[in-house]
Amino acid sequence: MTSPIDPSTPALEPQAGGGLIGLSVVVPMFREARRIGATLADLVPTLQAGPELSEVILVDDGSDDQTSAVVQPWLTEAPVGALQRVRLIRHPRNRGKGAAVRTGLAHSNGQWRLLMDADNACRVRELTKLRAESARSGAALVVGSRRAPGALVESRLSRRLAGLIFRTCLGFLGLSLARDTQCGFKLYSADLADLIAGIAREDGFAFDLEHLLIARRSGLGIAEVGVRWTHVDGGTVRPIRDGLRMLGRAVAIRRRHFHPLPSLAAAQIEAKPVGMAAPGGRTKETVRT
Ligand SMILES: Nc1nc2c(ncn2[C@@H]2O[C@H](COP(=O)(O)OP(=O)(O)OP(=O)(O)O)[C@@H](O)[C@H]2O)c(=O)[nH]1
Ligand SMILES: [Mg+2]
Repeated sequence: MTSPIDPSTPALEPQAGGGLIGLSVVVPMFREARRIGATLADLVPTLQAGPELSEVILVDDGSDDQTSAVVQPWLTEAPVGALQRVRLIRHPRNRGKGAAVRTGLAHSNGQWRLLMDADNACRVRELTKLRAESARSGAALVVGSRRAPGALVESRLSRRLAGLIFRTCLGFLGLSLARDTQCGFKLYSADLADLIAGIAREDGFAFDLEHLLIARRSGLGIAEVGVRWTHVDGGTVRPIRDGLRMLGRAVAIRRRHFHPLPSLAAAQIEAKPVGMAAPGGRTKETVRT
């Protein structure tokens, strides 16, 4: 069944069964028909067997392939083990990874929200390292990293070179916010995720920088943890074109989030209610279960 979301209503009802969702896993998808099935076959049983109540929020960002059809058999509102539900939210048209992540965070109920890429380059089992780090340091944002101690990375030389150039440019811009800002495996506390869903505006691949800057501005704490990461073929990111575009966006993001927020309370006042459109933005989306 498909129903449009009224932008003024909170994203989802409190979870059925009265249990508190400990973890929401948000997966942005664009043209992922060939890769998402294998990812769900790994993710879903792991969460079912997991130690805490969880949910999966899949966001199809206007894919023009069979992405939404491929995930249909996985969608459910019936809890299996610890996994309470798997939901699909669809953007009517492609808005960008940042917009899809914002939608996913805004529609999540978990006390912690894990962002992971649809290609399973970093598997959900790496989450234990991020949770341990958040418990140790108290950080509200724990960044999975391909460059922090403990990282185990299989990737292409061309990608590593593109990453080096990107990081160097970020350094010149004063945006060395983490050793690896772009890894698609990040853990957010609910407070920070709600704040980000309210005030972040970056729709494209540069969204990670904005999330890191908001976390820094709010003083909620950022930590970074090395993860095992394996390149998976079939991605849509074009390193040169998208890298240049992201650097352009980085300048705009830095301008937008230059000043520290005096407190989380002030940050929340700046935040708009969940689901409200960014200036000139689009909010129409549909939820499927
Ligand atoms: N919502 C949205 N997600 C996208 C878009 N492009 C890519 N993604 C998602 O972003 C994640 C990472 O994209 P990939 O295509 O795996 O990127 P990649 O080329 O493998 O690059 P790396 O993973 O950084 O090495 C996946 O979950 C994609 O589905 C887009 O336009 N919109
Ligand atoms: Mg990838």
